[in-house]
Amino acid sequence: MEGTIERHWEYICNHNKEKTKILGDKNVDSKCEDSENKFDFSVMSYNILSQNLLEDNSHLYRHCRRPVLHWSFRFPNILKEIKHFDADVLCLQEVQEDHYGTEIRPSLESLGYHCEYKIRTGRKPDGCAICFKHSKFSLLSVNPVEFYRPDVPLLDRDNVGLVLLLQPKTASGASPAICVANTHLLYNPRRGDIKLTQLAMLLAEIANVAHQKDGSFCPIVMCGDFNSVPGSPLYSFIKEGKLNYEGLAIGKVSGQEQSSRGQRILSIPIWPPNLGISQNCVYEVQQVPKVEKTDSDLTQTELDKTEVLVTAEKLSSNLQHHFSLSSVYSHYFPDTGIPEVTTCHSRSAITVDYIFYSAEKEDIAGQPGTEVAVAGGLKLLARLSLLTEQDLWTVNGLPNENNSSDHLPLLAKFRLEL
Ligand code: KL2
Repeated sequence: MEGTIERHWEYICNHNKEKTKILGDKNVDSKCEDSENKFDFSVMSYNILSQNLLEDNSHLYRHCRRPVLHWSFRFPNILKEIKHFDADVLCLQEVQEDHYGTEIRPSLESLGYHCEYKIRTGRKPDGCAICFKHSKFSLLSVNPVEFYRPDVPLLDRDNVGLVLLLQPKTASGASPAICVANTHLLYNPRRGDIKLTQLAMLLAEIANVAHQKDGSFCPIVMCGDFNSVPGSPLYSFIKEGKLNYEGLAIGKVSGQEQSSRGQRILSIPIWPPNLGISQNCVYEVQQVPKVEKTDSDLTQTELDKTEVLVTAEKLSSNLQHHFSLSSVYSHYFPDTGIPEVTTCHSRSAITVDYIFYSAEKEDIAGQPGTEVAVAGGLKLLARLSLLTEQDLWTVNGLPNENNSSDHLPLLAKFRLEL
Protein backbone atom coordinates (compact mmCIF):
# COMPACT_ATOMS: atom_id res chain seq x y z
CA MET A 1 0.00 0.00 0.00
CA GLU A 2 1.22 3.46 -0.82
CA GLY A 3 0.85 6.21 1.74
CA THR A 4 -1.07 9.40 1.18
CA ILE A 5 0.54 12.77 0.76
CA GLU A 6 -0.64 15.79 2.69
CA ARG A 7 -1.33 19.00 0.85
CA HIS A 8 -2.19 22.02 2.97
CA TRP A 9 -3.96 25.30 2.35
CA GLU A 10 -1.69 28.32 2.18
CA TYR A 11 -3.58 31.45 3.13
CA ILE A 12 -2.38 34.58 1.46
CA CYS A 13 -2.96 38.00 2.87
CA ASN A 14 -2.28 41.18 0.93
CA HIS A 15 -1.82 44.15 3.19
CA ASN A 16 -1.62 47.54 1.56
CA LYS A 17 1.88 48.42 0.42
CA GLU A 18 3.25 45.26 1.96
CA LYS A 19 4.61 42.29 0.16
CA THR A 20 2.49 39.18 -0.12
CA LYS A 21 2.60 37.21 3.09
CA ILE A 22 1.95 33.56 3.31
CA LEU A 23 0.43 32.70 6.63
CA GLY A 24 0.21 29.27 8.13
CA ASP A 25 -2.84 27.15 7.66
CA LYS A 26 -4.96 29.29 9.98
CA ASN A 27 -8.36 30.67 9.18
CA VAL A 28 -8.00 33.43 6.64
CA ASP A 29 -10.65 35.70 8.17
CA SER A 30 -8.83 35.92 11.45
CA LYS A 31 -5.83 37.43 9.69
CA CYS A 32 -7.20 39.34 6.73
CA GLU A 33 -9.68 42.17 6.96
CA ASP A 34 -13.15 40.85 6.72
CA SER A 35 -15.02 42.49 3.91
CA GLU A 36 -18.79 42.88 3.83
CA ASN A 37 -19.24 43.49 0.14
CA LYS A 38 -17.43 40.57 -1.26
CA PHE A 39 -17.94 37.47 -3.29
CA ASP A 40 -15.67 34.56 -2.44
CA PHE A 41 -15.33 31.55 -4.71
CA SER A 42 -12.95 28.66 -5.25
CA VAL A 43 -11.56 27.22 -8.49
CA MET A 44 -10.04 23.83 -9.27
CA SER A 45 -8.02 23.05 -12.40
CA TYR A 46 -7.50 19.34 -12.93
CA ASN A 47 -6.24 17.24 -15.83
CA ILE A 48 -7.93 13.94 -14.98
CA LEU A 49 -6.03 11.78 -17.57
CA SER A 50 -8.39 10.35 -20.14
CA GLN A 51 -8.35 6.56 -20.23
CA ASN A 52 -7.84 6.68 -23.96
CA LEU A 53 -4.63 8.75 -23.64
CA LEU A 54 -3.43 6.57 -20.76
CA GLU A 55 -3.72 3.53 -23.04
CA ASP A 56 -2.16 5.30 -26.06
CA ASN A 57 0.85 6.37 -23.97
CA SER A 58 1.14 3.29 -21.75
CA HIS A 59 4.96 3.54 -21.71
CA LEU A 60 4.57 6.56 -19.39
CA TYR A 61 2.84 4.46 -16.74
CA ARG A 62 5.15 1.42 -16.47
CA HIS A 63 5.96 2.39 -12.88
CA CYS A 64 2.31 1.89 -11.88
CA ARG A 65 0.68 -1.20 -10.45
CA ARG A 66 -1.77 -2.42 -13.13
CA PRO A 67 -4.96 -2.17 -11.05
CA VAL A 68 -4.52 1.56 -10.31
CA LEU A 69 -4.68 2.27 -14.05
CA HIS A 70 -8.23 1.01 -14.63
CA TRP A 71 -10.86 3.68 -15.10
CA SER A 72 -13.13 1.78 -12.74
CA PHE A 73 -10.45 2.24 -10.06
CA ARG A 74 -9.50 5.80 -10.98
CA PHE A 75 -12.85 7.50 -11.34
CA PRO A 76 -14.12 6.94 -7.77
CA ASN A 77 -10.85 8.44 -6.46
CA ILE A 78 -11.09 11.45 -8.76
CA LEU A 79 -14.71 12.01 -7.77
CA LYS A 80 -13.85 11.66 -4.08
CA GLU A 81 -11.17 14.33 -4.50
CA ILE A 82 -13.53 16.70 -6.33
CA LYS A 83 -16.18 16.15 -3.68
CA HIS A 84 -13.70 16.69 -0.87
CA PHE A 85 -12.35 19.99 -2.17
CA ASP A 86 -15.85 21.13 -3.13
CA ALA A 87 -14.66 23.94 -5.44
CA ASP A 88 -17.27 26.32 -6.84
CA VAL A 89 -15.74 26.11 -10.32
CA LEU A 90 -14.06 23.07 -11.90
CA CYS A 91 -11.89 23.35 -15.00
CA LEU A 92 -11.21 19.79 -16.11
CA GLN A 93 -8.99 18.64 -18.96
CA GLU A 94 -8.74 15.24 -20.68
CA VAL A 95 -12.40 14.55 -20.04
CA GLN A 96 -13.25 11.55 -22.20
CA GLU A 97 -16.56 11.96 -23.95
CA ASP A 98 -18.15 8.59 -23.10
CA HIS A 99 -17.09 8.83 -19.45
CA TYR A 100 -18.39 12.39 -19.37
CA GLY A 101 -21.81 11.36 -20.59
CA THR A 102 -22.23 8.23 -18.51
CA GLU A 103 -20.38 9.02 -15.25
CA ILE A 104 -18.65 12.38 -14.90
CA ARG A 105 -21.51 14.71 -15.77
CA PRO A 106 -24.21 12.79 -13.86
CA SER A 107 -21.97 12.57 -10.76
CA LEU A 108 -21.09 16.25 -10.85
CA GLU A 109 -24.70 17.25 -11.44
CA SER A 110 -25.72 15.34 -8.35
CA LEU A 111 -23.08 17.36 -6.44
CA GLY A 112 -24.83 20.58 -7.50
CA TYR A 113 -22.75 21.50 -10.55
CA HIS A 114 -23.90 22.74 -13.93
CA CYS A 115 -21.55 21.28 -16.57
CA GLU A 116 -20.40 22.56 -19.95
CA TYR A 117 -18.16 20.54 -22.23
CA LYS A 118 -16.13 21.04 -25.38
CA ILE A 119 -14.81 17.95 -27.09
CA ARG A 120 -11.65 18.07 -29.20
CA THR A 121 -11.99 18.13 -32.95
CA GLY A 122 -10.54 15.13 -34.80
CA ARG A 123 -10.38 11.57 -33.56
CA LYS A 124 -9.19 11.80 -29.92
CA PRO A 125 -12.33 11.49 -27.81
CA ASP A 126 -11.54 13.88 -24.95
CA GLY A 127 -12.09 17.53 -24.19
CA CYS A 128 -12.37 20.31 -21.63
CA ALA A 129 -15.19 20.79 -19.13
CA ILE A 130 -16.11 23.75 -16.97
CA CYS A 131 -18.54 22.97 -14.15
CA PHE A 132 -19.88 25.47 -11.62
CA LYS A 133 -22.12 25.38 -8.59
CA HIS A 134 -25.72 26.40 -9.30
CA SER A 135 -25.79 27.93 -5.84
CA LYS A 136 -22.95 30.36 -6.70
CA PHE A 137 -23.35 31.37 -10.33
CA SER A 138 -25.79 31.64 -13.17
CA LEU A 139 -24.65 31.06 -16.74
CA LEU A 140 -24.47 34.09 -19.06
CA SER A 141 -22.71 32.56 -22.07
CA VAL A 142 -20.89 29.48 -23.36
CA ASN A 143 -18.08 30.02 -25.86
CA PRO A 144 -16.26 26.98 -27.22
CA VAL A 145 -12.98 27.57 -29.09
CA GLU A 146 -11.57 25.19 -31.72
CA PHE A 147 -7.90 25.63 -32.49
CA TYR A 148 -8.15 23.52 -35.63
CA ARG A 149 -8.60 25.71 -38.71
CA PRO A 150 -8.94 24.07 -42.12
CA ASP A 151 -8.07 27.40 -43.79
CA VAL A 152 -4.81 27.86 -41.82
CA PRO A 153 -2.21 25.13 -42.57
CA LEU A 154 -0.34 25.92 -39.31
CA LEU A 155 -3.43 25.08 -37.27
CA ASP A 156 -3.80 21.38 -38.04
CA ARG A 157 -4.04 20.19 -34.40
CA ASP A 158 -7.22 19.28 -32.60
CA ASN A 159 -6.90 21.10 -29.27
CA VAL A 160 -9.74 23.18 -27.87
CA GLY A 161 -10.69 25.70 -25.22
CA LEU A 162 -13.90 26.71 -23.49
CA VAL A 163 -14.80 30.15 -22.15
CA LEU A 164 -17.81 30.78 -19.90
CA LEU A 165 -19.25 34.04 -18.65
CA LEU A 166 -20.70 33.53 -15.17
CA GLN A 167 -22.87 35.80 -13.06
CA PRO A 168 -22.09 35.59 -9.34
CA LYS A 169 -25.19 35.12 -7.19
CA THR A 170 -24.70 37.79 -4.53
CA ALA A 171 -27.06 39.03 -1.84
CA SER A 172 -27.29 42.51 -3.34
CA GLY A 173 -27.39 41.20 -6.89
CA ALA A 174 -24.80 43.76 -7.93
CA SER A 175 -21.64 42.14 -9.26
CA PRO A 176 -19.68 42.14 -12.46
CA ALA A 177 -19.65 38.87 -14.38
CA ILE A 178 -16.63 36.57 -14.11
CA CYS A 179 -15.00 35.09 -17.21
CA VAL A 180 -13.69 31.53 -16.75
CA ALA A 181 -11.53 29.96 -19.45
CA ASN A 182 -10.19 26.42 -19.67
CA THR A 183 -7.85 24.84 -22.20
CA HIS A 184 -5.44 22.01 -22.93
CA LEU A 185 -2.82 23.26 -25.37
CA LEU A 186 -0.89 21.07 -27.80
CA TYR A 187 1.61 18.69 -26.16
CA ASN A 188 4.26 18.46 -28.93
CA PRO A 189 7.34 20.10 -27.33
CA ARG A 190 8.72 21.03 -30.76
CA ARG A 191 5.69 23.01 -31.97
CA GLY A 192 5.81 26.23 -30.00
CA ASP A 193 4.52 28.05 -33.06
CA ILE A 194 1.23 26.16 -32.80
CA LYS A 195 1.07 26.50 -29.01
CA LEU A 196 1.50 30.29 -29.15
CA THR A 197 -1.16 30.59 -31.84
CA GLN A 198 -3.58 28.42 -29.85
CA LEU A 199 -2.96 30.66 -26.84
CA ALA A 200 -3.56 33.80 -28.93
CA MET A 201 -6.88 32.34 -30.10
CA LEU A 202 -7.94 31.64 -26.53
CA LEU A 203 -6.93 35.15 -25.43
CA ALA A 204 -8.90 36.67 -28.32
CA GLU A 205 -11.99 34.76 -27.27
CA ILE A 206 -11.51 35.80 -23.63
CA ALA A 207 -11.20 39.46 -24.70
CA ASN A 208 -14.45 39.12 -26.62
CA VAL A 209 -16.31 37.48 -23.76
CA ALA A 210 -14.89 39.58 -20.90
CA HIS A 211 -15.14 43.04 -22.42
CA GLN A 212 -17.59 45.36 -20.69
CA LYS A 213 -19.53 48.36 -22.00
CA ASP A 214 -17.04 50.85 -20.52
CA GLY A 215 -14.14 49.26 -22.43
CA SER A 216 -12.64 47.48 -19.45
CA PHE A 217 -12.69 43.73 -18.77
CA CYS A 218 -14.54 41.83 -16.09
CA PRO A 219 -12.51 39.60 -13.75
CA ILE A 220 -10.85 36.68 -15.54
CA VAL A 221 -9.74 33.22 -14.43
CA MET A 222 -7.78 31.26 -17.05
CA CYS A 223 -7.04 27.63 -16.17
CA GLY A 224 -5.60 24.69 -17.94
CA ASP A 225 -2.84 22.45 -19.03
CA PHE A 226 -0.67 24.75 -21.15
CA ASN A 227 2.03 22.13 -21.85
CA SER A 228 4.63 24.81 -21.08
CA VAL A 229 6.84 25.25 -18.05
CA PRO A 230 7.29 28.26 -15.73
CA GLY A 231 9.65 30.86 -17.15
CA SER A 232 9.27 29.62 -20.72
CA PRO A 233 8.50 32.22 -23.42
CA LEU A 234 4.85 31.09 -23.58
CA TYR A 235 4.49 31.36 -19.81
CA SER A 236 6.21 34.75 -19.72
CA PHE A 237 3.93 36.01 -22.44
CA ILE A 238 0.87 35.15 -20.36
CA LYS A 239 2.24 36.87 -17.27
CA GLU A 240 3.92 39.88 -18.84
CA GLY A 241 1.41 40.60 -21.56
CA LYS A 242 4.16 40.92 -24.15
CA LEU A 243 6.68 38.77 -25.98
CA ASN A 244 9.37 39.62 -28.48
CA TYR A 245 9.86 36.32 -30.26
CA GLU A 246 12.51 37.39 -32.76
CA GLY A 247 15.03 34.59 -33.32
CA LEU A 248 13.23 32.20 -30.97
CA ALA A 249 13.40 28.50 -31.94
CA ILE A 250 9.96 26.88 -32.12
CA GLY A 251 11.18 24.14 -29.76
CA LYS A 252 12.12 26.70 -27.09
CA VAL A 253 8.67 28.26 -26.71
CA SER A 254 7.30 25.84 -24.11
CA GLY A 255 10.51 24.94 -22.26
CA GLN A 256 9.47 21.27 -21.99
CA GLU A 257 12.71 20.12 -23.62
CA GLN A 258 16.18 21.60 -23.65
CA SER A 259 17.53 20.84 -27.11
CA SER A 260 16.61 23.02 -30.06
CA ARG A 261 19.08 21.56 -32.56
CA GLY A 262 18.03 21.90 -36.14
CA GLN A 263 14.87 23.72 -35.25
CA ARG A 264 13.21 26.44 -37.22
CA ILE A 265 12.90 29.82 -35.64
CA LEU A 266 9.46 31.39 -35.37
CA SER A 267 8.41 33.16 -38.54
CA ILE A 268 7.26 36.77 -38.37
CA PRO A 269 4.32 36.90 -38.00
CA ILE A 270 3.73 33.49 -36.41
CA TRP A 271 0.23 33.06 -37.84
CA PRO A 272 -1.14 34.29 -41.16
CA PRO A 273 -3.46 37.31 -41.46
CA ASN A 274 -6.42 35.17 -42.52
CA LEU A 275 -6.66 33.82 -38.96
CA GLY A 276 -8.24 37.19 -38.16
CA ILE A 277 -6.33 37.68 -34.91
CA SER A 278 -4.05 40.65 -34.38
CA GLN A 279 -0.61 40.66 -32.76
CA ASN A 280 -2.45 42.04 -29.72
CA CYS A 281 -4.42 38.79 -29.49
CA VAL A 282 -7.82 40.27 -30.29
CA TYR A 283 -10.15 39.51 -33.16
CA GLU A 284 -9.55 41.88 -36.04
CA VAL A 285 -12.51 43.96 -36.96
CA GLN A 286 -13.43 43.43 -40.58
CA GLN A 287 -11.91 46.39 -42.41
CA VAL A 288 -14.49 47.90 -44.74
CA PRO A 289 -12.73 49.32 -47.80
CA LYS A 290 -13.12 53.13 -48.07
CA VAL A 291 -14.29 52.90 -51.66
CA GLU A 292 -17.98 52.36 -51.97
CA LYS A 293 -17.66 48.85 -53.30
CA THR A 294 -18.19 45.47 -51.75
CA ASP A 295 -15.27 43.03 -51.59
CA SER A 296 -16.50 41.15 -54.63
CA ASP A 297 -16.49 44.35 -56.68
CA LEU A 298 -12.83 45.04 -55.94
CA THR A 299 -10.34 44.12 -58.63
CA GLN A 300 -7.58 41.66 -57.75
CA THR A 301 -4.98 44.46 -57.74
CA GLU A 302 -6.96 46.50 -55.24
CA LEU A 303 -7.27 43.46 -52.99
CA ASP A 304 -3.53 42.78 -53.23
CA LYS A 305 -2.79 46.36 -52.22
CA THR A 306 -5.02 46.10 -49.15
CA GLU A 307 -3.32 42.91 -48.13
CA VAL A 308 0.17 44.41 -48.50
CA LEU A 309 -0.84 47.33 -46.25
CA VAL A 310 -2.31 45.07 -43.62
CA THR A 311 0.76 42.82 -43.70
CA ALA A 312 3.21 45.74 -43.47
CA GLU A 313 1.62 46.87 -40.21
CA LYS A 314 2.20 43.48 -38.69
CA LEU A 315 5.83 42.83 -39.51
CA SER A 316 6.92 43.13 -35.94
CA SER A 317 7.97 40.24 -33.74
CA ASN A 318 6.01 41.52 -30.75
CA LEU A 319 2.98 39.83 -29.29
CA GLN A 320 0.82 41.53 -26.72
CA HIS A 321 -2.33 40.96 -24.76
CA HIS A 322 -4.44 43.28 -22.68
CA PHE A 323 -4.93 41.44 -19.41
CA SER A 324 -2.66 41.58 -16.41
CA LEU A 325 -2.60 38.01 -15.30
CA SER A 326 -0.98 36.57 -12.21
CA SER A 327 -0.35 32.93 -11.45
CA VAL A 328 -1.90 31.42 -8.33
CA TYR A 329 1.23 29.33 -7.80
CA SER A 330 4.81 30.59 -7.65
CA HIS A 331 6.31 27.30 -9.01
CA TYR A 332 9.15 27.00 -6.50
CA PHE A 333 9.21 26.32 -2.78
CA PRO A 334 10.43 29.57 -1.23
CA ASP A 335 12.72 28.01 1.37
CA THR A 336 14.51 25.46 -0.81
CA GLY A 337 14.03 26.73 -4.36
CA ILE A 338 12.89 23.22 -5.34
CA PRO A 339 10.37 23.25 -8.21
CA GLU A 340 6.71 22.42 -7.65
CA VAL A 341 5.32 19.84 -10.06
CA THR A 342 1.79 19.48 -11.38
CA THR A 343 2.38 16.33 -13.44
CA CYS A 344 4.61 13.34 -12.76
CA HIS A 345 5.08 10.10 -14.69
CA SER A 346 8.01 7.98 -15.83
CA ARG A 347 9.20 10.54 -18.39
CA SER A 348 8.80 13.88 -16.64
CA ALA A 349 7.89 15.72 -13.47
CA ILE A 350 7.20 19.37 -14.21
CA THR A 351 4.65 22.19 -13.91
CA VAL A 352 2.42 22.52 -16.98
CA ASP A 353 -0.92 23.32 -15.29
CA TYR A 354 -1.87 26.78 -14.12
CA ILE A 355 -4.58 28.95 -12.69
CA PHE A 356 -4.06 32.50 -13.95
CA TYR A 357 -6.27 35.33 -12.74
CA SER A 358 -6.69 39.05 -13.26
CA ALA A 359 -5.22 40.42 -10.05
CA GLU A 360 -6.53 43.29 -8.03
CA LYS A 361 -4.38 46.35 -8.61
CA GLU A 362 -2.62 46.16 -5.23
CA ASP A 363 -1.50 42.61 -6.04
CA ILE A 364 0.52 43.86 -8.95
CA ALA A 365 1.61 47.22 -7.54
CA GLY A 366 5.15 48.14 -8.40
CA GLN A 367 5.11 46.46 -11.78
CA PRO A 368 5.53 49.05 -14.51
CA GLY A 369 2.57 49.74 -16.75
CA THR A 370 -0.02 48.13 -14.51
CA GLU A 371 -1.57 51.36 -13.24
CA VAL A 372 -4.29 51.28 -15.89
CA ALA A 373 -7.37 49.33 -14.93
CA VAL A 374 -7.03 46.59 -17.50
CA ALA A 375 -9.21 43.95 -15.96
CA GLY A 376 -11.45 43.61 -12.95
CA GLY A 377 -9.41 42.53 -9.98
CA LEU A 378 -9.55 39.33 -7.99
CA LYS A 379 -7.79 38.87 -4.70
CA LEU A 380 -6.07 35.54 -4.14
CA LEU A 381 -7.03 34.33 -0.66
CA ALA A 382 -5.53 30.86 -0.60
CA ARG A 383 -4.11 27.99 -2.61
CA LEU A 384 -3.69 24.30 -2.02
CA SER A 385 0.05 23.63 -1.78
CA LEU A 386 1.71 21.63 -4.56
CA LEU A 387 4.41 18.98 -4.13
CA THR A 388 7.96 18.26 -5.30
CA GLU A 389 8.92 15.43 -7.63
CA GLN A 390 10.62 13.75 -4.66
CA ASP A 391 7.41 13.93 -2.60
CA LEU A 392 5.56 12.18 -5.39
CA TRP A 393 8.09 9.37 -5.83
CA THR A 394 7.64 8.50 -2.16
CA VAL A 395 4.13 7.44 -3.20
CA ASN A 396 5.30 5.75 -6.43
CA GLY A 397 4.71 8.75 -8.71
CA LEU A 398 1.41 9.33 -10.52
CA PRO A 399 -1.13 7.85 -10.87
CA ASN A 400 -1.02 5.84 -7.64
CA GLU A 401 -3.37 4.18 -5.17
CA ASN A 402 -4.87 7.50 -4.02
CA ASN A 403 -4.01 10.03 -6.72
CA SER A 404 -5.63 8.72 -9.85
CA SER A 405 -4.35 11.06 -12.56
CA ASP A 406 -0.82 11.83 -13.71
CA HIS A 407 -1.60 15.44 -12.75
CA LEU A 408 -2.41 16.98 -9.38
CA PRO A 409 -5.48 19.17 -8.96
CA LEU A 410 -4.70 22.88 -8.53
CA LEU A 411 -6.96 24.83 -6.18
CA ALA A 412 -7.41 28.51 -5.39
CA LYS A 413 -9.77 30.65 -3.33
CA PHE A 414 -10.52 34.11 -4.68
CA ARG A 415 -12.33 37.20 -3.44
CA LEU A 416 -14.10 39.71 -5.61
CA GLU A 417 -14.58 43.00 -3.76
CA LEU A 418 -17.89 44.56 -4.72
O1 KL2 B 1 1.65 16.42 -21.03
V1 KL2 B 1 -0.13 16.15 -21.04
O2 KL2 B 1 0.15 14.42 -21.70
O3 KL2 B 1 -0.39 17.87 -20.67
O4 KL2 B 1 -0.73 15.52 -19.51
O5 KL2 B 1 -0.85 16.51 -22.77
C1 KL2 B 1 -0.68 15.46 -23.64
C2 KL2 B 1 0.30 14.46 -23.09
C3 KL2 B 1 -1.93 14.67 -23.80
C4 KL2 B 1 -2.84 15.17 -24.88
O6 KL2 B 1 -2.24 15.12 -26.10
O7 KL2 B 1 -1.51 13.35 -24.09
C5 KL2 B 1 -0.15 13.17 -23.69
N1 KL2 B 1 4.50 11.67 -25.19
C6 KL2 B 1 4.03 11.92 -23.97
N2 KL2 B 1 2.77 12.31 -23.74
C7 KL2 B 1 1.95 12.45 -24.78
C8 KL2 B 1 2.38 12.21 -26.09
C9 KL2 B 1 3.72 11.80 -26.27
N3 KL2 B 1 4.21 11.55 -27.48
N4 KL2 B 1 1.34 12.45 -26.91
C10 KL2 B 1 0.31 12.83 -26.13
N5 KL2 B 1 0.67 12.84 -24.85
